[in-house]
Amino acid sequence: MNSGPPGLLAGTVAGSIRGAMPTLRSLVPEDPPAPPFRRDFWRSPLRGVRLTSILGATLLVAIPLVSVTGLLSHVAYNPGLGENRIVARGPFDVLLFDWPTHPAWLYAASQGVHVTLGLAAFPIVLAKLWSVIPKLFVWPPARSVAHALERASLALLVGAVLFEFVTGILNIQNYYPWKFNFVEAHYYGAWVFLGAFGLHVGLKFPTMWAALRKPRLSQELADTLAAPAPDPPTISRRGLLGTVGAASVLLAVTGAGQSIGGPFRRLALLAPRGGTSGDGPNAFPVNKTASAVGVGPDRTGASWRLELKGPAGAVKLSREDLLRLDQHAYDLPIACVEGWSTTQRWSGVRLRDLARMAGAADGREVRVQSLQRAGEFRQTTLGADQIADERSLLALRVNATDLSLDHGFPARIIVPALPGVHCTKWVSDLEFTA
Ligand SMILES: Nc1nc2c(c(=O)[nH]1)N[C@H]1C(S)=C(S)[C@@H](COP(=O)(O)O)O[C@H]1N2
Ligand SMILES: [Mo]
Repeated sequence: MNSGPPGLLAGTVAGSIRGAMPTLRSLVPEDPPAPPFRRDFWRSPLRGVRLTSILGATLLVAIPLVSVTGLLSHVAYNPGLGENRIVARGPFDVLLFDWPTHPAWLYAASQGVHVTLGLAAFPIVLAKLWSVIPKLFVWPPARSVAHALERASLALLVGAVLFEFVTGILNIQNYYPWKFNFVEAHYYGAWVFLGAFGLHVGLKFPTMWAALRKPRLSQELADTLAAPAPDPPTISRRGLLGTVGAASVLLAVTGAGQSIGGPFRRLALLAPRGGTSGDGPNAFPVNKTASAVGVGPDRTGASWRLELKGPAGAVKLSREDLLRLDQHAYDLPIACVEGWSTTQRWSGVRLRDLARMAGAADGREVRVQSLQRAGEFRQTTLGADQIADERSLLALRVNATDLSLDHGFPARIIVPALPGVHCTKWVSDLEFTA
């Protein structure tokens, strides 16, 4: 901060704190104890305010988009309904709104942006962190209380950014080497990150802006990131940016492949759901197979009944009963929170027809339960707009054939723009409230 022109926030906030607080300089020894704490230990000729600013400016575009789409996913789960809520109610829940059903690809697009852009941003994040490593070892560790506070906020920023990217990337690989709930941890981590990120942008924006506008910094801006005794270059700064950019584009293409789906899925080289599973018309990605969650033909065969409940009472319907009701078919995506999506032609009974049968003609909510006994994603609650949409189905068939067991036979939920996780498979109970 000693380097930048006195920007709005940097100048006023830090300045007034610094003015009011005692200096810490006297508390620490003047000489750095070990080489990493000496500025001339860092020798890459590529480091400098300009490199960091270019990387920072790119992240300043990407990160808000990743954040907003991440928070939209929280909205799309409809945490206000039934047991949908995963994270604790927070002050920002006032911003929640009923997640719409139009356009049908809304969640596929927003979650696709979240995951794809998040993947693509990761090499840039790593390069950005590399570019400022010498700052980790500044000496003295804190020049003033204001400086100590700023460094503490950077510890939160770096910790949270790594936590968010690492948990997010492992999650889309379906690898959970931890005990906590991913959604909860990723959501709370996001708020820590956003707080620290906002502060960081406020403090550093003036420096970044100056560095981007004026390629030659020397006079106005001392370059505190440049090595004082640089080694000769082995790659140009442009070469470094090109390499990072290429890594980022590669990840974006493979990520987009799985989120757009269809023929583009072949580009999804790194996706765990890159291939398809199942045969013929049922050959499209399966998240959890029936056997993985202990659903077998014993409970999905001829003895299966749908228990339909509502103000009119309860009825049990066999699959044949359901097939005798009006059938409707729509092309709709399943869009998983992990960023992949697949559009198929689903057919079955409209939820609103079932609502009417249950005596809840303009049903306010429906609680859906699966016959699956253990594990996650066994139930969901849908809202009024989702029940009312004519395309919302209790699907019995896909691509003109019966659902496979892995895709939710005998019946599953398909609702436009609904996160995949709420498209409950192996449905056993529907309970409508008027
Ligand atoms: N009962 C049940 N329904 C479920 C799941 C599950 O594990 N159990 N997984 C959900 C998730 S996370 C997704 S993305 C979709 C995937 O549907 P598919 O496996 O048919 O592609 O099903 C959803 N429905
Ligand atoms: Mo999912």
